Amino acid sequence: MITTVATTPIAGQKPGTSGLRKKTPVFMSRHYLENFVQAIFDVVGAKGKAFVLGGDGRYFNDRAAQVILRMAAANGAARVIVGQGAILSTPAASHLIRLNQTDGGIIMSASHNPGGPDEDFGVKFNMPNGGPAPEAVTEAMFQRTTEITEYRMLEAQDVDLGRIGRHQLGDMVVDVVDPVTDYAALMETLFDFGAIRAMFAGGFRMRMDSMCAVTGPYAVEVLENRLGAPKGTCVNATPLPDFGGMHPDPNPTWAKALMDEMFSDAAPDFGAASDGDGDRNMVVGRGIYVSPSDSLAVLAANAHLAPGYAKGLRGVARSMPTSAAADRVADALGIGKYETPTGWKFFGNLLDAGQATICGEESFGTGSDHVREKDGLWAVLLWLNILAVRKQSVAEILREHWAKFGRNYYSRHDFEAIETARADAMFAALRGSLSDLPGRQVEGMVVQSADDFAYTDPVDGSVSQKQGVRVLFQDGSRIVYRLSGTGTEGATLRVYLERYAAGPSGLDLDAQAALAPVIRAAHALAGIADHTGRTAPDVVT
Ligand code: VG1
Ligand code: CO
Repeated sequence: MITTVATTPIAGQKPGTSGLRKKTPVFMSRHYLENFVQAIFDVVGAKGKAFVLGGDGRYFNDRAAQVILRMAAANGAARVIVGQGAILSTPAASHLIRLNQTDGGIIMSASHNPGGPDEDFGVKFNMPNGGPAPEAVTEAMFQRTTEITEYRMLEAQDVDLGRIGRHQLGDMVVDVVDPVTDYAALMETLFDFGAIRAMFAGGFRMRMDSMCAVTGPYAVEVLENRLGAPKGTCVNATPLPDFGGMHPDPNPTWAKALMDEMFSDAAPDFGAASDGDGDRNMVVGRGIYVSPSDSLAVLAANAHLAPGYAKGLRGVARSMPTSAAADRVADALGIGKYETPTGWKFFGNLLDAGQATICGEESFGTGSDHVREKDGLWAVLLWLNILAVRKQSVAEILREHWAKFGRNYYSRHDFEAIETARADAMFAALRGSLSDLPGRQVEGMVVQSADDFAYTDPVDGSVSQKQGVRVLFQDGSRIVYRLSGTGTEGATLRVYLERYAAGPSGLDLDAQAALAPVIRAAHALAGIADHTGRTAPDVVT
């Protein structure tokens, strides 16, 4: 029986950088999830369509899945493919959408945000190409939430999502699938599993920290079961509703246990961590941290060593705040390079058009045209493939890379939970000062140009304004300021810092030390302390 439930608009259901994210109690409040899901179906249409559904397993994931299934059935969907237990990593969901040629998918995740009854929850819609909905679509969904008057709900019992196989929900088919199988098969087509297996058999050791989030089962199946890494290679590998209290954001601050291990005497050859929904990765060598911007550049320069990329790359795309290290590789390879706003949705058109093969963001996201999301385990496997072929350490590979291309020293400083009004005032002042900045001297550097990044999509011509304030210096150094679009508490200021060293000397400095003048300039130019009351960042990556 299908019921139509009267509702009223709820303020603030505006998707950010990656879907709608709110505190879990907000998502669990009356009509909240239902309004947003109905807005999705109103915009994309559900009648006769097929979707993929899954999430990162955080608190409320299982209940939300049942609600979304009943609403999909009530809106006339023909079929939903669900990961067993309502679990799917974001890249696995993207793959299932593409593999089954569905009309899109709904992913339940707040990604790198903590999970639990008092933490964060999120929902996002991915398109038939497997990628996050572009701005025009999320904007239409938001508009719909402001005028919604009713939603449709099937009255039915829960679907047994623990049982793999075909289920019926009203007139709709629900296919519960193993979340890992198809994804693991895709990885086998891209990488030289034989070479990686031989490397593990030869004594190579790694630690894969899934941070009690969704990547655990994928990592165990691929690394331990298929590639023969010793049992125990994967730690924190059981997804938990509260991520075991961990903050599943794979960076040096939140994946500190992994960092400590990799810098200890007992360090294995290679370390990696992944985030809540499995699309991010951090990579660490024995005694050396790989910044995500450098990781993107190294992967681009060496991707041809993996079978899936043996024919070479069409182009490399990076988000604007990501360092220019990947650009140098693209130039050397004579392939296209692209600079997009922050958020994976901006890579979709470039990937679909075959203009970019590998994409990356400074926020620990790397991926390729195999899916339309960033993919944490994919990046780990590409690193392993490269290590297996080159038979060098991570440190050796990085040092050779810097010697060849020079080094883009890079860091991001985050100032979290700032009062929104103060953050807005800081940006208003900063934007107001942009025309006065060129020529100004600060910390021994001279400002060359300053602007607010705007992006015109080269494929569909759509324009995205105000994507971050950037200040470029004559010596090639750069500062970028942005406000986060994924947080759920106040404002998070992100300050991105970059400085280029051509070498051959000065390639082996500590990044924070190398960037010290740029960091001081960033504080001075924006008046961070005056506006926000903060003198030091909460997170440094
Ligand atoms: C952050 C990152 C961005 C990433 C986004 C989603 O966005 O900066 O690069 O694409 O998170 O990642 P923001 O607006 O907070 O800076 V995930 O792994 O949370 O889906
Ligand atoms: Co994520």
